[in-house]
Amino acid sequence: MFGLSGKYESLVEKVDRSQRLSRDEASVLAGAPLALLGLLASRVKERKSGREVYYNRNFHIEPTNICVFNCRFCSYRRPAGASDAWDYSEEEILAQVEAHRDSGATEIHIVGGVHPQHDIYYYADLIRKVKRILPQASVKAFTAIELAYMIDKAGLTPHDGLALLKEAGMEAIPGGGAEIFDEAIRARICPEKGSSETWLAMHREAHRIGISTNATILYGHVENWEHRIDHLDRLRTLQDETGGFNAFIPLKYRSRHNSMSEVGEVSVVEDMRMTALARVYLDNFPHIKAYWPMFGKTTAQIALAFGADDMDGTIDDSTKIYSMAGAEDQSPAMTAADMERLIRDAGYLPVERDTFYNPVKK
Ligand code: V47
Repeated sequence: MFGLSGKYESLVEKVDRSQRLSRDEASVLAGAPLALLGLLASRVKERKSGREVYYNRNFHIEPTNICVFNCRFCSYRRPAGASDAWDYSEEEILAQVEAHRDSGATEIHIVGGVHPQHDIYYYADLIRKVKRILPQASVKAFTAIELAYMIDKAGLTPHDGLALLKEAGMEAIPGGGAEIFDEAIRARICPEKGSSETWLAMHREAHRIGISTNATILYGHVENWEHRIDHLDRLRTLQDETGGFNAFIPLKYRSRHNSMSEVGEVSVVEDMRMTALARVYLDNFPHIKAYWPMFGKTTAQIALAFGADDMDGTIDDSTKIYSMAGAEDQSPAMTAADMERLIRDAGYLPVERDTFYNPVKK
């Protein structure tokens, strides 16, 4: 098949036998014919989730875009006092939650800028109030970078800070803030941000106390395959240790309105290589997410043939991170019926899930 040269044949055999790829093998696979990557990733996906593809009913809360950091890839962050900065009051945030009372949402995704003043006690109180309005929805909140900042500021240990937020109702942590773990690339694209070790340590601690988390990579800027594989390898190693990750989300760098726009964007072919390689390499991750507000709907659908088994959620036009960076959907929102149609059109079986990938009973 594919007139394969010997270097790919041994990789195909390994994937068929569910054997783990080394870093060197991953770099060979990254350059394989695209159809072969799709085939191998689909085999791994089907072993894990058959023909099923998941989605959820969710919405985001982005309390503020004021951020103490200034990551070069970010189109969303503003310094305090900027005319287009926002910093919603608690009342405004709770009104956003109220507006979703009858939406059937099972997840509230809360992330924003790292605000200099809002502290962990403010956020714990906010989560309690959010949960009072929508007790049936899980709160997935704060990147490891936001968490490290608020926990450090309060003089708490990661364990005590996370336990406080868990007690308030934070049930999961999203995968943001990981960017690229390679220290030299990180220093170029987000020099002030918390380190790779900080990110990994926060997720390790979350897993230890029973909070499940996701992981991301920000790819398609100044990094290369070696950096991407190193990133996947650090995640695979942590997952071996804790088993606490649910999903991996490859985030394609979108280039509009930020200070590295000149690097442009990679092709959809590159997106598929990244998605497929992640599916094959991260053999211990249950799910790979094709995040449609970032990829666009069509690319997200294609990613299902390259190992992704989750489309994320209905969103309800509640996130600005990607629209501000030039993504296709300037007001991202889909109904559950839209999500199901996209998944069926791609040849898979839609399953509405909750945050923990339990099917939602209709
Ligand atoms: O960490 C910011 C990324 C992330 C840009 O866990 C950009 O379910 C591309 O992590 N181009 C935050 N990416 C979003 C995130 C996320 C999204 C969806 C689902 C989940 C989950 C997590 O967004 C940041 C950064 O890597 N980002 N700016 C940009 N211009």
